[in-house]
Amino acid sequence: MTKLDDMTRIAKLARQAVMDVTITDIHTHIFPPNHGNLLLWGIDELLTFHYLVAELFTVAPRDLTCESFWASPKQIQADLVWEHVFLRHGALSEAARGLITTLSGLGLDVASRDLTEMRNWFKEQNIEEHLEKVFQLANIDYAVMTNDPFQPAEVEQWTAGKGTIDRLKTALRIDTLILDWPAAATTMKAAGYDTDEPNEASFAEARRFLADWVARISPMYFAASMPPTFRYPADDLANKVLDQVVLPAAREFNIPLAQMIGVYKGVNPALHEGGDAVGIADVTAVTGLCAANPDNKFLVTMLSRDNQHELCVAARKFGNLHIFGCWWFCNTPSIIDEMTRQRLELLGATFTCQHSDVRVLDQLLYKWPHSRAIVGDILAEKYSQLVAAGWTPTDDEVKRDVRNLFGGMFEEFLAK
Ligand code: FIX
Ligand code: ZN
Repeated sequence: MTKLDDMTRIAKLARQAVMDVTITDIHTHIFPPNHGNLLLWGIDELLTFHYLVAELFTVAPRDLTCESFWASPKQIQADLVWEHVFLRHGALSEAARGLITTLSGLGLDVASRDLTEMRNWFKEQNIEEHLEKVFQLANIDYAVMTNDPFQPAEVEQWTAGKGTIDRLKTALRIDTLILDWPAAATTMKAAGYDTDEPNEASFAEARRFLADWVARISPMYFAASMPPTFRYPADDLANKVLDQVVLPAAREFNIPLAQMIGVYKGVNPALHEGGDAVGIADVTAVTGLCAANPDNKFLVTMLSRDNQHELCVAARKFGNLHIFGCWWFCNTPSIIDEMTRQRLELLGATFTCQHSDVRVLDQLLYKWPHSRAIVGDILAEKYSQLVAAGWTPTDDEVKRDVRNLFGGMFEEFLAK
């Protein structure tokens, strides 16, 4: 076999390994089917996904206001998105093409453009069976949820003993604790914790609150999204809560803190969840956290494309830092391609290349196929270059590396 043959063979193998790998989806907004109506699924939830609502209001006629939109029934909202985004302006955006990929992935005749037909199909599905089918089609072993102890609608499910299912693991979401102490203290006090002013006694009670939630839901990690202005170290309350509550609890239970940095919340509140935007953050907050807390582990993703290269370099400096995903506004083919190349070139196959962040269950059937195609092409090229340089990995080594990129390194990092 000539070297060129070997390069061609390894490229084909790499693409196939990415197509075939079972993925661990480390950050999503899925909920167990028995947690009331928290789990979003089906055509109308897909059409009113906040990415598409934002895209609707980039083209909506003046007389279609956010207020009138939100006052309409969900099906009317979905019809409006279908009409204005898809029928009148096409489906070229990643979120719009994603809807098409999703519906095709479910075997629906999306080319018919018959919303009624597609609605009737979803109406016939049983959600427990549908969730299992979606996970099998997407080839995902499990997904990590976002479980917020400061959201009453979520808390009541856990206190009612609902639990979770094997396909869905937990993560404890604590933005409120870090960024809005007054609201957090009020919620914790109502739940029986003696929290008030941000002082030592209250912080001890907040650690007890976290310990009780760790016992209740066994989170894989603590998580929080942070604004671009987040700094560490800094003389502010967020730093105090991190240093005296969150990081000690994370060390006690040996679970990472996931920081998702760079979101400006509610720049246009009229869009509801679609109203958030991105800002360039300061990567020295990440290096500061990792350096000052060597016994803590940090999972980090950043929202601005401008922060990605520095974050890659930071990941080379700290063994307690694991970077993941092409988050939100970075979850587009052009940026996924750039970030994945950059990360492979600086880190090898030692990061988590993607997470889906799905809010609607069925979106797993576009988020992952779209990313598999991009990462598969990049790895084909990178392995060919490696063979050209004189190193031919075995088939199992290629499959090992691919699994590492799609969840293996996440699990290895958690086990450290
Ligand atoms: O903070 C987060 O978990 C973000 O991912 C979400 O708030 C965001 O709305 C989203 O779903 C992005 O994909
Ligand atoms: Zn998210």
